Amino acid sequence: EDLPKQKLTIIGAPIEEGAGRLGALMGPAALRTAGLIRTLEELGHPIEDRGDLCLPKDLPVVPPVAGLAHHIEKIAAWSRMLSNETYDAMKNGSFPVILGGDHSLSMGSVSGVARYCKEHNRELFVLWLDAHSDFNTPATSPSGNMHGMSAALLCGEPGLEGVFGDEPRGFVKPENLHLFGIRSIDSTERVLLRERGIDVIDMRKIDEFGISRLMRGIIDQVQKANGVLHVSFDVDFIDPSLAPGVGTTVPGGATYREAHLVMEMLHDSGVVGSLDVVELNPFLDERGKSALILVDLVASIFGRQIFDKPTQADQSAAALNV
Ligand code: B3U
Ligand code: MN
Ligand code: MN
Repeated sequence: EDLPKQKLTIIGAPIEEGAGRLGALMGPAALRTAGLIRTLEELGHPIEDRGDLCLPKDLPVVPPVAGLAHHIEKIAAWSRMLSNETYDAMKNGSFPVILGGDHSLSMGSVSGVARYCKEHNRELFVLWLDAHSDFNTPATSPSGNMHGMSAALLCGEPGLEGVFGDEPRGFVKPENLHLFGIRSIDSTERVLLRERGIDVIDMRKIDEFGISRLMRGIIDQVQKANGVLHVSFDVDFIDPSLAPGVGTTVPGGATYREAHLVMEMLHDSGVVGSLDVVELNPFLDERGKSALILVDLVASIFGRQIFDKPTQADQSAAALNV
């Protein structure tokens, strides 16, 4: 317990143009108001707070895409900037925490993490906690909203090359991506997910097999590969009754206890190297309750616990069902 705690680099990314409704711009501010930074400091982590970033005046020129991709110039500018920010934080031995902002920001954040992992020969895995699979491309997207395309871009799906243009970018191997908590998939998206063989852990699997067993499977895979895990946490992973502050609510989400267990298991696994917290829309929240639950969940992934961790003996007993 006296081990030095991992240094965290906080990067606010007030981006909202990737979503269909405005308001995620206020996400970083609400997370700060809800006490995120203080909570992480209390857990003993040294914090480097880079504040909330803003877009440069000059946006990159992006060639036209085949299909719909709203505000692609702005998303491209954010992606390029965030890729450099997370890459740089990891190079400094720090753990990047990106506060969103809509889910299109992960195109940049995860890209930077992937660049770092590739350079250092570490296998990158991604856990995508979300109601949606975010596996559309401009050609398949029914809405043209780019927050529904970030997982596809990271896996190298065609049609989004203009986001990075000639700038450095990183990729995620489709077999290392785990979509978790899913309950809304577009029909064309479903075809692509099947073709690429993406691991889709939908709510039905979670109900049937239990969240701890499914999480354990993912953690084991990362540990066996001596890999690094990026966690991309979309607020709509949680049930909307608990976290209403999000633009695209889908009923039947994770409970308070399930979400906490996921975060606690991730902490104990020791494999998590970076985190996004995305899609909080304070304009749609109820008295800050979604922001507050997110702070609680982030505290759990950084080591807050109710009492002592399960010991080896507890785990053996559980395996034997005693
Ligand atoms: N799949 C739909 C809806 C959606 C995806 N992600 C969110 N909503 N948050 C789309 O627009 O791509
Ligand atoms: Mn999402
Ligand atoms: Mn979502």
